[in-house]
Amino acid sequence: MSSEIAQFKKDSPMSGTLRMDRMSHIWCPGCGIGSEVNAFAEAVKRSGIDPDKLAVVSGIGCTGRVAGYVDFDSIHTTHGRAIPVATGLKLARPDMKVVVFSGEGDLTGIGGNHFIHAARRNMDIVVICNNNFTYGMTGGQVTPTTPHSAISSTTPFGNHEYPFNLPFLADAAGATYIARWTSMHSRNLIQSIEEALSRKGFSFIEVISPCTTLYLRRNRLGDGVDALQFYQENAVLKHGADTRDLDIDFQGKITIGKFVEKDKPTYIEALDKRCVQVVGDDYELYGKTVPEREAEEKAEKERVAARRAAVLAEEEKSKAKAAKVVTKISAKIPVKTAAKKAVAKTPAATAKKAATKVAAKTVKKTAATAKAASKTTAKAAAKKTTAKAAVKKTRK
Ligand SMILES: Cc1ncc(C[n+]2csc(CCOP(=O)(O)OP(=O)(O)O)c2C)c(N)n1
Ligand code: SF4
Ligand SMILES: [Mg+2]
Repeated sequence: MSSEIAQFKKDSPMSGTLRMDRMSHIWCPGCGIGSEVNAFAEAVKRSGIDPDKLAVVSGIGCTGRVAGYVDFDSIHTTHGRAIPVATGLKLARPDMKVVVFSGEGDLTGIGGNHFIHAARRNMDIVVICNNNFTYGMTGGQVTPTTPHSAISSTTPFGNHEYPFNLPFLADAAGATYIARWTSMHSRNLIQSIEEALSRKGFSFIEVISPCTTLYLRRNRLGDGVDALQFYQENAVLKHGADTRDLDIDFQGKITIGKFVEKDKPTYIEALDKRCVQVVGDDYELYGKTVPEREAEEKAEKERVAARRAAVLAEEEKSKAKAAKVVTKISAKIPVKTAAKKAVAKTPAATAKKAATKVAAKTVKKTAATAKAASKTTAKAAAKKTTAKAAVKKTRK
């Protein structure tokens, strides 16, 4: 790697959250996974979470490769096992934020049982699911979310199965935060991930992003840009929508938004509650009583809030700096002359100018005609008067 490229990677705003030394990544051009990872990295930066207290777990598949590109502790585990591994990690290190980044096949096909039970337990983890409607890494087979009638390598005549509505599945199983976006909705996605990172309980975020190489191409739906345009025209924002109404039909409207956010004791909190009831206030977990752990948690929350405030203040500062630079540059541009020239050059301005000219000419012409007419009338009147006088004179 040339030293320039190395420096470029080091200077990247994503350095520190993504492993820039591992770029470029493996994902295809137009694939939405890259922008999802970017949104995730941005959300982590803004959240104020200590990077040493964040871990990412992925299973197998194109989406599963995310674990290899984040600059946090991460585990690239076996197919369908991201959730049990994340659960184990959370139980061993309850002070850590644990995030699962997974494909829909990994998460709700082979790993479906783990998914519903982690949601049922309200396990305190964040699950981001890249739903690309296919098994991308293995050649584009049908998955539990492939829309009805869509073509895949294993459904060449169109999918005849009934797909999962993932937010409904998560809701029915007990998830306490559920949202859906597309890979085009980066800002919403950043905000949603940030929200999920700052709360407790099983948070599920689905990101719709059809595999460009195997799903879009096979279904003759164009490329990544066409997909973005499709989302722009067909995504319908509906916060709080009933999760039963969130089915995705082939090329139909896609409802996006935050559908569920509720408080419920997490797995560990429920365990604490039960054990205090049975054992009494002396009950300890991880060698600490419940109030001791609660005090530690509160202190960490305050540290996170302080870090978040510092990040946001820094952001505001650089925004103000950028605005100053823009003002400085624009001050150097002779705005009036440039603006006048620009206005004069526009077709609308030319048309306006021409119209004014024609109108002025017409007015002038009309005035001249009127003048001439009045002259003629006056002359005629004078002639008439002279004739009348002559007649009068003759009569006399
Ligand atoms: C136990 C096991 N079964 C099957 C596979 C093959 N396999 C690897 S990735 C994958 C599909 C992943 O699909 P998805 O989770 O949707 O991720 P994507 O590639 O679409 O992002 C499969 C079936 C495997 N690695 N392990
Ligand atoms: S095969 Fe599909 S999911 Fe995998 S990187 Fe390419 S476009 Fe993305
Ligand atoms: Mg997939």
